[in-house]
Amino acid sequence: MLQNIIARRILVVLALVSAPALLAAFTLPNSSSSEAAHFHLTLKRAEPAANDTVATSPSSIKLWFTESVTSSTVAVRLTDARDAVVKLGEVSVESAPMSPAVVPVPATLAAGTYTVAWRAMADDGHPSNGKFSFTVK
Ligand SMILES: [Cu+2]
Repeated sequence: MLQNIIARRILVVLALVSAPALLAAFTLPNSSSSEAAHFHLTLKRAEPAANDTVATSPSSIKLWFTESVTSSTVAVRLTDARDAVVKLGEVSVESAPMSPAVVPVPATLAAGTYTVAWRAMADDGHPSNGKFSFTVK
């Protein structure tokens, strides 16, 4: 009985919503991700920030994500303008919720543009990745 009422309501809703709007509602989330159900972990902010120009070589790279991460679920790669990999220290994350992933940069970076590529795994096990650049003046 209840199911019948729900089914009838769904039919009414379907009839009210125009076909193009319905199509958009179902296809838009899928266009950017294979899953439409939820937003995945992503980078919230960083130090140095994306597209930032810093006056001195940073001693570390800090990454704040939209979910809590641990040192074992984050990987960071730094490359210079010629795509050469710059050696980094071990990723560390303090235990407080939403703490940033901190990656030491042992070398003094020469002037130039660098790219930070990150990979992180969300609590639900789904991997995310991204990259951004910053410049050392
Ligand atoms: Cu997920």
